[in-house]
Amino acid sequence: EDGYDLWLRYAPLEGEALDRIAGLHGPVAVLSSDGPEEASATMEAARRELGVGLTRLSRNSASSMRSGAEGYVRLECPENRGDSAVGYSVRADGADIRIRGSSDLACLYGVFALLRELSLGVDPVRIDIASEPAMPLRMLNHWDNPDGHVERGYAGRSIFDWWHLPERLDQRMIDYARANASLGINGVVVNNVNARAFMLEPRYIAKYKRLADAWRPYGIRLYVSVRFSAPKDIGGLDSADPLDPEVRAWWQAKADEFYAAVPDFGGFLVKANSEGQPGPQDYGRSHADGANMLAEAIGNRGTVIWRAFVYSAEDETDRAKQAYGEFVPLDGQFADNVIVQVKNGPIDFQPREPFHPMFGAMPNTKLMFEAQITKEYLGFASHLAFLAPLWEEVLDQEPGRGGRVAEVVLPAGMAGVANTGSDRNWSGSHFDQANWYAFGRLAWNPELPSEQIAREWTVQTFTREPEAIEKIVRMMMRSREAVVGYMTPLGLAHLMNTGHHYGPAPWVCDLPRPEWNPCYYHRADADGIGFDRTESGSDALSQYADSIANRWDDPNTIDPRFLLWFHHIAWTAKRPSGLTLWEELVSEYDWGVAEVDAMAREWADLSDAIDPQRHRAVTESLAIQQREARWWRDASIAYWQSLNGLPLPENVRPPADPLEAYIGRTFPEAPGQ
Ligand code: BDP
Repeated sequence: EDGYDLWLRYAPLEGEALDRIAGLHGPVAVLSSDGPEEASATMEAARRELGVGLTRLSRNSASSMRSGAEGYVRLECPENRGDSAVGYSVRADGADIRIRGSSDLACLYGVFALLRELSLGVDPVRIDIASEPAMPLRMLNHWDNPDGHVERGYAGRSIFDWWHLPERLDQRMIDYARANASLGINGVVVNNVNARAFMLEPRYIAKYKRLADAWRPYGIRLYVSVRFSAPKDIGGLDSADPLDPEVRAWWQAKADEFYAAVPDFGGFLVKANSEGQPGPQDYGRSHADGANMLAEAIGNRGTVIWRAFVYSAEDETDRAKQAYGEFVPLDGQFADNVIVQVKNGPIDFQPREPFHPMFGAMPNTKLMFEAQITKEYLGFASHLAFLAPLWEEVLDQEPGRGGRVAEVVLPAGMAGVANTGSDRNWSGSHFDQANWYAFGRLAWNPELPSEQIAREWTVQTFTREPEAIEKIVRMMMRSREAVVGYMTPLGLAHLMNTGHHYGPAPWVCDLPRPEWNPCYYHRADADGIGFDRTESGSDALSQYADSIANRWDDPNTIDPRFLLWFHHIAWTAKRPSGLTLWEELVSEYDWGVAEVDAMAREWADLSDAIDPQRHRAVTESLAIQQREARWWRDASIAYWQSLNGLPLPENVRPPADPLEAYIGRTFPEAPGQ
């Protein structure tokens, strides 16, 4: 097993579960808007998937066809009301199973749901599910560059073969669409937010058309990231000012060109005035001016997604405050077809951040949740970290207005920065497939508990052996917290090495922009550590609702997981736990390391339950993680000690090497940016 089949392996059922699906044929009745004879491409895909799935689950055994009652899977989606009506029901009806919905896509989604249930061992006669997506947009953002390099990608090269498109379409593009459709993902931004203007040229539009045509049956709309200065870069204009009529006309014509080729083109994603990208502020205009210009060009045909990930060199306010400062005053000014895309936290996809305060502050703007599936700051594809608990933690917060974050984003959706690449297993590691899976499942239903997601993924991906399932789920559920423990405990953040963001470098203090330095984030000195974001400091806390700010304002009542994010605390301060802050911090590191050891032990026990190829691959990664968890712990402790001069608490292992050894460590072979 090399992992290529993802969670769609449909491994043969055994024993009773196999008997139960014996005699289930599918599908006999295909009712679509086009009638049974001329099933749409979507219905064809549904029929094909069902065929493959049932055959594999039932071991394709002729004997199964002979035994027991015979039933049929009936696909009943007679009126195709389009991709906004994708809710489905899957119900046993005697020996038959009926999949019903109001669009062809609903039937395809229903097929995937049925196959998931059967894979999980559910008795077909008990199947009774009805489901519809919680939010309209469930999308992946690829940070893939046209030359095949993936920014923050740890799974090989880009899966998009721009070089050979449109003539050549890789089978991977179909398997990719199947995987997404199985989760209900319905939008894909194919290129990096740090966009190249030439990707708007006609020759690229032809490539998009080929992809969009291939993905349409799977319900996936294609989106493109645009460079705001494109009218200058490739359009021959001398401005990209959003209020300039010529500029507006250029974008209008560009949008029309897209829609002429791809009638269901999704729209544009924009990173503007952030990290050196051009934007409306270059002309003294606001984010709303820029977004609304593009929204007008797109019209009611699609959506403009405008990113709120902004911070600038000139602005000396706390980086954690900047996006809120720029966007909240614009609440209510964005056009109806604009969505503002907000990262889960106010800095940048850290192992843990408090939720982004914008979620509670823009009631008149559609806000979308941006998650990072690729693990830029969580040990790349080398460390095991199941991210559903991270996203769930943020989705469950109550920002003070509009309900929980999960509810705030309902009118818009969720975007996940993809972790796919050309690696045979798609994600660089087997367990990272779970993050793609979890993202899709949460975007469909943000109320799904992480543990349930972990369990269903495990069964479909690895094994149906009950004890093994429990072990794997336990590993997954503790994995992200372990990473927080050995990398950035107690609310610390952004201590990773410069550029590639791998490994510890809390000592870096001399980069030209203050907010590029780990020192900026931890603010440690001889007396204490942490970023004072209360009123006496940057006052970022005031961007949160009073109900939250009041709780977090006091170091003794704040959730300790956010302590050093909001407070600068003396090393020797006594904590409610009875320990000093220093003792608490050291014990967090040790806890994180011990958790990884426990994960590795659990996995070692599973050698009989998992196929050898994947078992070995995960074993090797866990060995890396065990070693590197110690590296993180030792380097961090050595550095903090160099500042605070405190001895280690009793019975604590000293760092393996002197601080200089950690500082001197270079590894130019790390995947770059
Ligand atoms: C940061 C990444 C950078 C991205 C940026 C973004 O380090 O590569 O371009 O986010 O989201 O996390 O735009």
